[in-house]
Amino acid sequence: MMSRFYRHFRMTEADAAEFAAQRLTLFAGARRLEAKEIGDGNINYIFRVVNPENGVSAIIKHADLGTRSGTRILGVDRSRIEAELLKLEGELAPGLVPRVYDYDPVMACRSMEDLSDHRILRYELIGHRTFPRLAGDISDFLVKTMVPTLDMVMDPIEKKELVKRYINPRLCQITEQLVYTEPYTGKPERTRVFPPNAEFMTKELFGDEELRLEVAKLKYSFMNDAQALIHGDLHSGSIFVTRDSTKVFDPEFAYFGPIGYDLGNFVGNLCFARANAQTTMGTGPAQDGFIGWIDETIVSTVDLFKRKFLAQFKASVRDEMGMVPGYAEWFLDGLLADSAGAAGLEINRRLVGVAQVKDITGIADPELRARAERVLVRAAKRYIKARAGHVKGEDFRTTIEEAAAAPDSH
Ligand code: SR1
Ligand code: MG
Repeated sequence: MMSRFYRHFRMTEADAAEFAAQRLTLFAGARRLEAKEIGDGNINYIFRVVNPENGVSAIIKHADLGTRSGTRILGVDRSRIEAELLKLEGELAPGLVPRVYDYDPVMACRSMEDLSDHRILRYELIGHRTFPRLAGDISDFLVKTMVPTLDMVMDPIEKKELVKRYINPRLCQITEQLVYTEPYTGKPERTRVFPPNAEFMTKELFGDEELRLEVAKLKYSFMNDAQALIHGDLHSGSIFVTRDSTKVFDPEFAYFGPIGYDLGNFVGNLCFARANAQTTMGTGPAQDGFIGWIDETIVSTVDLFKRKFLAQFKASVRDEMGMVPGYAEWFLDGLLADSAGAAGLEINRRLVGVAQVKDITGIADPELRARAERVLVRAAKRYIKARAGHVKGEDFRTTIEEAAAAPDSH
């Protein structure tokens, strides 16, 4: 019988089960497969496929031509980029990404390890659970996956070939609009402002010309600074965790960009968890413990990143100008400033942009949510405007800690 999967179409659960039976060797001989669509993101369709007779399972991530809402045409090249990135990252940072079983370019399906024993970090943080490995694993992931594609490390011809291979214009455009533009122009059709903060956001984000200029500079860097092959969307919904395992997934936004975009995105998402805990937990030892762990994770992620980055860079640099004393430290300082900027950008866009986060939208009391947003915006503005002063973990912690402790003068 001829396969139905020779031409791309939007797959249903039944299609995914049939596709898996034909395509994936781990289901060889299965009499029947069950598929359920479990995606809760904005872009792709995620099917969990199970053989009910032996419990063997896999995830099939399927790309349609546009977003799930149909409002944006993306093409399907992002599925190739994601499949290739997961394989590459798996080689560079073993154990820190899901295993890829298969990539089908026609149906734009990447089939991978089912990590149902893991949980999405964002929801674990909303539940105020802590993960002792997180700072070590994320700093490892960042350094191990990004240092090899730096200019001073990689062969320059190979690097430019890779820049071409991972040009990702449609997905970068989403970030350029949602992160670097819309939260600072305030067009009602492209922003979602929580009504109690309408006046505050108009003044602090849409109307702050100094801030807008700094964001414009950061946007230019995002569009031009092909430092390394970055993940491109490293928020807490792109990380699976258990107590003793961390897996970074969803690198469909990957491209050659500024390393700080990833580190800053991660820090910004820890700030959401902190604001949620400060608002919803009630004061006491449980809250102190959780916020203490968040603060410690911010500090350790940055400081471990710095230490590991310098060590791996110095061990792998090939360009003789990259070996000039002071170069690695200069590069690292710039990267940390970019990270602070990216943390601020991620915070602002999740508060007033079209893609918001449950850590904040889930705060039921309107006054507490409004206050949490104002704390976050104050921290975000300092991350962006004073980014050059963020050179170590403590600086990142101080910014969010002081914003949280400051009187709310609104
Ligand atoms: C239309 S996509 C909205 C957001 O979801 C992704 O995970 C990215 O963060 C993007 O900005
Ligand atoms: Mg995503």
